[in-house]
Amino acid sequence: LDSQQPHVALIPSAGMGHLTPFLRLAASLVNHQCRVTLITTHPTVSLSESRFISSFLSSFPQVTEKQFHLLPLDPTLSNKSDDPFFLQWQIIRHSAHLLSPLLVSPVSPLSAVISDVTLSSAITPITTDLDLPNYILFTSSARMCSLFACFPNISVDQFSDDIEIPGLPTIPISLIPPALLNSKSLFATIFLQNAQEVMKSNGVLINTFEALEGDILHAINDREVLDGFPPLYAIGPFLPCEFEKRDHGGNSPLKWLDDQPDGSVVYVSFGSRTALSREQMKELGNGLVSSGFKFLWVVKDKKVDKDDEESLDNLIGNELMERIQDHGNLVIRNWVDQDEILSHKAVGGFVGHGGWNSMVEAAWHGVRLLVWPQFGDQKMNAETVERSGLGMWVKSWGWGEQVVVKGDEIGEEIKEMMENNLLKSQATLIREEARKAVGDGGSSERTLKGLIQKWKI
Ligand code: BUP
Repeated sequence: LDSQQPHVALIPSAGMGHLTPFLRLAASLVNHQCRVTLITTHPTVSLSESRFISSFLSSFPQVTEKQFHLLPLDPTLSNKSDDPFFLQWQIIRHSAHLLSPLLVSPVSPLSAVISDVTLSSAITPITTDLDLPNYILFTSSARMCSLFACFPNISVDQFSDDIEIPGLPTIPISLIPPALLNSKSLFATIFLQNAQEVMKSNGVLINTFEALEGDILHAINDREVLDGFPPLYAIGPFLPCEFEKRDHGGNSPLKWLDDQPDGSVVYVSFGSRTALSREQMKELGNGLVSSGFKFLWVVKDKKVDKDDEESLDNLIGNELMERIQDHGNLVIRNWVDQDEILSHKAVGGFVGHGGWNSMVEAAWHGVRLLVWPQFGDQKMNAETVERSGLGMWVKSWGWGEQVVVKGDEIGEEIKEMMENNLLKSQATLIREEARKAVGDGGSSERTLKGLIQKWKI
């Protein structure tokens, strides 16, 4: 065993949007000669998560898996949210005291623990107790992190106004996750506790890069702007890996993409946790057809994949399905390899919900975006995408489920995104910058190497 080899334990939270960046970070740490222990929660909420973990562990036999068996859901919590992923965060937090034995490794003591931001207030006391360096992975944009960082200093009544933080761009009230506006909600309580506890950590890692959010990164890292916030380490984009590939048998969407002209296809996906209302789904279908562009649409009807069983005909109706197919489009009901799709030369644009992983993946591949935020951090992310020039966001559409946006309007905006040459060239530029950031001597690569060096001491 190399005594200089840092040993890092990773503790992800629930949902693919949280697990994915952890496993990509784990892969990167292995590639940078770190020893990695992965804490895996049992059970997981979705099939995608358990498949993803198995595939990761078989690709990286050198990674140690420590199984973290969760306590049952506290019945007093079950009525506090209808989101199974959010409830699972709570279960993980309530089970956190069971983590201590998993973090003690007499043969190879840990150099650092990196846990998901949603768990930080539950995990920090444990790492403090074990005297272990404690890092947080913030699984969203730096822009969202700026709200998180100043949250303990905002009083509830300030929520009637936009949030002014000297040195940082103002956060309009309309961008704030609705669940945070009710200070008594479970989400707001936990968000605040996490934000307070993060102050005690050694650092916050984030999947973003200089060219995308440099101004915000610098402002957060300027101690005068946010007193007491730990160093923010921008080490993105986190790169999609081989272990994520799925065998689609004879049904790979790549075959269909191969037959489409370069840059001609719109890819549509609202992420692993978002289900549009049936009415909105139909309007989206109408809008896609009316845009006149070919599209590849990943349709989800339920938050959790295990429950997603309804047929496409039932979901969007025979008549719309026929029109979609007559125009030669592709609609998929299963998990797709999003990286494979975004990297395909036929894909020109992406209509998505603003999940941060997807935004960074679009940047990595230089695919322009039309972002339609549905909940949570997604408006903060949409604004970031718009500001960087990578994509557009139609603010009047509001949060998902607020209003039903009509197909014709959706079609017009998709056309605008696909035909806007400025977006196209900016997306190409951001792709180049993303590649520079993680390339030799790039900002993210230097930051990651610096951190690893710290863990060696
Ligand atoms: Br759906 C889907 N294939 O079919 P986000 C998602 N993904 O590879 P989310 C696939 O899951 P939150 C599919 O590439 C991304 O890495 C996608 O994360 C991948 O959104 C990840 O984009 C989804 O952050 O999570 O899942 O809604 O909103 O919690 O960040």
